[in-house]
Amino acid sequence: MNTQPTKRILTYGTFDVLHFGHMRLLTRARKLGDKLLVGLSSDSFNAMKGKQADWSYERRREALLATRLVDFVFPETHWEQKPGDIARLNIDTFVMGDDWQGKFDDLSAHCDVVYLSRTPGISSTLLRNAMRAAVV
Ligand code: C2G
Repeated sequence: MNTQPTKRILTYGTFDVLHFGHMRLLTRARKLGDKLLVGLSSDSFNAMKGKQADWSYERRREALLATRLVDFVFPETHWEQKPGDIARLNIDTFVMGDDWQGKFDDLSAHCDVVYLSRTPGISSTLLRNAMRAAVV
């Protein structure tokens, strides 16, 4: 019988036009524990981040769950929700790509904080622009 406690990993993002860079982040994050939970940026929060996702919240959520790497997806609606999420969801480790290096160190008061290398050469913006160009 497995007596090890379940290690719960948390990350956040827009995850628009889900791509290889996101998959590598999610795969490495998932390997840090037993459950991976994702705070998925709502459309209104994306606007606050200055982002306009091509895919709706529901499509982005569906794509994340289809990877089978993610156990639970919930809305990210404001910057300040992370400490409450960590407590409410009983999180052991918070993970972000290292384009955010240092930005969330304050969360180390609540759980482990891990930054993973960002995958170069691919982004939702690149893919969005390529798709829009192809449509023309
Ligand atoms: N990512 C990556 N490699 C890429 C692109 C993205 O590793 N080529 C990672 C980012 O570092 C991030 C995650 O994938 O950890 C999600 O990226 P975005 O959807 O761009 O999320 P972002 O806008 O950075 O939102 O409160 C935190 C924010 O919601 C993060």
